[in-house]
Amino acid sequence: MSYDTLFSRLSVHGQEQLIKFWPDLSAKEQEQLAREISSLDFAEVNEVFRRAVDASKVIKEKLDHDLKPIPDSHYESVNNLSNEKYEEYESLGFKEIAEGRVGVLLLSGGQATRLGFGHPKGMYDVGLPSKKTLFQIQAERIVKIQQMAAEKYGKEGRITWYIMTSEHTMAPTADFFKTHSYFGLNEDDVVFFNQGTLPCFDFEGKVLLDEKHHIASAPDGNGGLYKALKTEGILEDIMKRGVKHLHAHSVDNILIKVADPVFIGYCTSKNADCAAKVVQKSCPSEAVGVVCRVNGHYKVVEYSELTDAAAERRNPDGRLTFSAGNICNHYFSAEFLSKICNFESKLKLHLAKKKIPFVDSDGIRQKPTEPNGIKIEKFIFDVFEFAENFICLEVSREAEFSPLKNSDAAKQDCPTTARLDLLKLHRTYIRQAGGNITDDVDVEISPLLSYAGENLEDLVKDEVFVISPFHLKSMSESETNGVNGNH
Ligand code: UD2
Repeated sequence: MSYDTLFSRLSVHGQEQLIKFWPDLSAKEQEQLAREISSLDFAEVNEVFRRAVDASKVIKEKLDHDLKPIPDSHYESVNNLSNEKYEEYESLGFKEIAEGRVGVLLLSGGQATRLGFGHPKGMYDVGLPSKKTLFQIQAERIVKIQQMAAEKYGKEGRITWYIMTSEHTMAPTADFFKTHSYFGLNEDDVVFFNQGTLPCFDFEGKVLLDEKHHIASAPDGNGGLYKALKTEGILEDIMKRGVKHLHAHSVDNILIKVADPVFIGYCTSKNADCAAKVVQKSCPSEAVGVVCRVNGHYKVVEYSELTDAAAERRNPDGRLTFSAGNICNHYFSAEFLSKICNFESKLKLHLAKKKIPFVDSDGIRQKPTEPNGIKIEKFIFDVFEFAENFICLEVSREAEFSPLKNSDAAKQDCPTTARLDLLKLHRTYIRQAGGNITDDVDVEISPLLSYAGENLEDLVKDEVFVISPFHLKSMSESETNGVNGNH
């Protein structure tokens, strides 16, 4: 494509800066830049910027006025469920798993910039005795839950694990799984797919160059899921395999109960099309979004969008009125996903000011130390408002939520807190099964042995744990690797 053609194409949309360095480029570089430019519809690109800027002008007070908590009829807390109810939900969930109707959507396309790890976040090892990575822990939970469902219903339903990556994380993620033989899962049941990207802008809406021949772009947010499900053929695969329930969650929560039968069963029993697991906010200022209703629609309102007055409001029983903290842990029926994917282009766009490396007007690549531009993202939870039967399940933070976001320097949501939270939960499991363990002893329980504390009595009852750190393994692991065998 010639300079003149590109210029006329870009200039009508005010984006001709993208070919400012055209004469400096080699033929190959010109070809790359022309290809990137051709792949974008600049009327749409400008419209995306305009919509994101408009959406960012939220008037907090106005929002407060329209805000309501989730009604009790759409909200249950695991801790308040009777044993019968818990078992009813769990059995229903296991049945769906045994029938092969459950899939998992892992959101793994983020760039993990806060953690400062040069690889996909799922490959991170937080320093557990086993040295297992987040991917391995999650894979083994899937292996175990499939086994448990098969034991209960005598039918080996397989869970399909859909892993969303982005252009940066696809190759290393796929290689990692291959090198580790899919951690005991069938290769056919692990499906990788790429989310899309959006260009990065300066504050005036001009698309930035990352290099003279390369447009700056970033993954389109975890809400890019819906577009990718359609364009990458995943929705079709879901239908083909007869998957009816999808558990979608972030890659970074070390305590994630992957394909949790209780959550699946709860949603099945309530005939929900969309749901969220939530934890109670620890304090009014905790920086998590809250699940609530705005003008009758279910939404996640970011902490930055809440006034202090709304964040601090309490019910007569002392509980925060807006306490349903979002943990990026969601349920979707396959039917809902296929409906949503048809109007995903209407999803809200979120704008974030970021430090984006760019080529300046003199052609020099700069790595800014202050935010210099805008990244635009879609959020996975922005489809809640389109649900016909949205429900929430409150779970305990200690048992289900400890995200890995930052490096240890931040001292929260970091490798150390993730490791300690998992080991603390495992001490609780050991005590519940009748074992004796003091708080200074670290015992990690393999997911292949126990998914959530079950199946431990024979091994730990009346045992006193003194060796620390220690990895309590399943029989199969002990056979293949003698180190740190069973207690
Ligand atoms: C997410 C939630 C927030 C809260 C918090 C709890 C969203 C939009 N926000 O915030 O409400 O629940 O988690 O931990 O869900 N990802 C992609 N592609 C992308 C961007 C992100 O796959 O383009 C994945 C990412 O790899 C991670 C998950 O989405 O697994 C959450 O992303 P994040 O860590 O950027 O989200 P955060 O912490 O801002």
